[in-house]
Amino acid sequence: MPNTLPDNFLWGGAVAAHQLEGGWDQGGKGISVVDVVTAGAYGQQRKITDGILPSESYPNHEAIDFYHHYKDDVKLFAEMGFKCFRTSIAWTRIFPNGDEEVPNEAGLEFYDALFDELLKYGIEPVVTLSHFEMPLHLANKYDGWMSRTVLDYFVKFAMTVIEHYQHKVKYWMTFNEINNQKNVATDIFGWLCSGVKFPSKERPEEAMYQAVHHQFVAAATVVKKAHALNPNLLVGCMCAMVPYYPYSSNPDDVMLSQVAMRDRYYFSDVMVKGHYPSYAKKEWQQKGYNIQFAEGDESILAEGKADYLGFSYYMSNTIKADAKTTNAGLMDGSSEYSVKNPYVKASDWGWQIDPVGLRYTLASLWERYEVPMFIVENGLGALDEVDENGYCEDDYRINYLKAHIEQMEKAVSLDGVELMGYTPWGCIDLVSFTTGEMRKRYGFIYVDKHDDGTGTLNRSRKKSFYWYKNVIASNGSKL
Ligand code: P53
Repeated sequence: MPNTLPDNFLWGGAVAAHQLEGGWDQGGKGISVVDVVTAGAYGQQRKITDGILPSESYPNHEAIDFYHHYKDDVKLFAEMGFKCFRTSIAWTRIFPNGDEEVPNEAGLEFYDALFDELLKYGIEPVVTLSHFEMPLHLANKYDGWMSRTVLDYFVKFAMTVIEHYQHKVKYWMTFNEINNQKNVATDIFGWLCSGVKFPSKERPEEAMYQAVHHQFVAAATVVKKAHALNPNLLVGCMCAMVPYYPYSSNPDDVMLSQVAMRDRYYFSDVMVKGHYPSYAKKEWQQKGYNIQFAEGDESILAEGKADYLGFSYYMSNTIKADAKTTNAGLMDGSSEYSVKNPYVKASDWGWQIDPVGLRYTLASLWERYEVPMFIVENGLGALDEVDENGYCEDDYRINYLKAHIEQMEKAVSLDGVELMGYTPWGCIDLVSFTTGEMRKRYGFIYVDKHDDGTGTLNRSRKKSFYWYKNVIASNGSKL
């Protein structure tokens, strides 16, 4: 296929501060909501503890210690030819408790040094403002995003860093996978997205819509303020896009999968279109929900539309109308009507691998919104085995990524989608979000760190490292 990706296509990799930095209590950093989340495993939920307990293990505290290794790691990204690197700024490095008057200088210095290091190699930083790591203090004192006060603290944090780094960082994103918290069957999503435990609320879903409303207003406020500060800045939103397919051509399956897709679209609809979709208002009415809006909220949403739609894509999911299950608490994008898709295989963690679903997602989003898109996460979490040199023959990872890039290129060349870039998740091995494991690896770079906390933290190149380097060098034509 002829290569149709633009010359300035942003190839790179993606991570989140809490999943790789470590240094959880260094440089004046405060405690974040994820600092009290323990290790879990496939099928075993991570626990949220009341403060930090000496008897528990918290994998994010050290993670892969990027905090001290970032110079060497960035050098490896540069060797692969990265054009961009997506990470987040840990809110607690800048405002340790979230409600301080002035930012923590040591925190600002850390990201200045990191961004300088990236720019030294011509790598554009792409920065998520909130990636599951808000200050614990704001969660405990204000019930997280249930409170409008937190909205103000977030805008203060966001504008502090946007103003400070505006000449180093052009690409910003507000809330990582803001739609994960739509799943209110388990604490973890609401806790990490919003600092709220929705299952213990009287009406969990209503509480979730309220917290999310505050985030929508915060996101729009930040878009507006960032543009006023510096018109060169682009501020996008970020959603987890797990498409729901109808299990069959039974009209009930087709209809239910369309309605289920609103679990995803609800969020991008508000942030990209700048207003609530009519199905949202109908749902609130029908369920008797009363979502509080402050005066002016609707115009803020309309004036602060996201500049681009960033999304993660790992898998698809399939819906069957007569198959009510107890899947709703699962970590794989399932709804209570999800069944296995007989046409696709799943990863070792049960995520259903579906490259065509990426083209389907890109085309659907493009037709719905017609805004530039950015695939800011994609990849395969797998068990890796390394030889004595730390080398790993990860052909399964190469095959996964290759198949997805092929579909991405079709979406550009055949469907005409406007795509800014592609940043595979966990370009260097890091702590899994859903399980807290190290063994669920995504990286091109292996990190010698294990679930029991042992390991030298040495970095080594996997086979996929050399493969991805060629992909970037050929702008996606040599897969
Ligand atoms: P881990 C579901 C569907 C798509 C993305 O996850 C998801 C999820 C989890 O609910 O989350 C993203 O590490 C998230 C990252 C995370 C990545 O998926 O459990 O943005 O922080 O690490 C992969 O394999």
